[in-house]
Amino acid sequence: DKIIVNDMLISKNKEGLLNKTKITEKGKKLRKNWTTSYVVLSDHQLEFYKEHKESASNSKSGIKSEWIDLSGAKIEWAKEKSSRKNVFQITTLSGNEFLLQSDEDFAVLDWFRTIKNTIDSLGSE
Ligand code: I3P
Repeated sequence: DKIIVNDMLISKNKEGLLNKTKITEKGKKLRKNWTTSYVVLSDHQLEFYKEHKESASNSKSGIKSEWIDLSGAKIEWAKEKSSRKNVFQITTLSGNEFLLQSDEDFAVLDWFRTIKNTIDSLGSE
């Protein structure tokens, strides 16, 4: 499945809802602000949309609030960083730290596995 983002045709490898909060920006700790985003995983990045499905499948009409560059990123479970269940962390090369979470156990496992595979495949490019 392909979508157009910033005039590039990219493959959309996975999409769905996740809760997200950024906890560190360029080494500086931030106050948590959990929000629910519609997330699209492509070959190189995770994109977060403020609105749901229609926006994500047509980026021209959607509001892309933020994205994570997965090249050189790190993913790990982060149980101790939140009172929520199923929390994992992505740390970018630039030093930003994000927590991602869902109450749906299987969905989180699948996100973790798929993002990890993407990061691993970027590392060996
Ligand atoms: C934070 C808020 C977060 C919570 C965080 C609190 O308080 O309740 O939901 O994180 O816990 O500090 P505030 O609204 O006053 O900013 P979790 O939901 O992930 O537990 P923390 O300080 O232990 O990270």
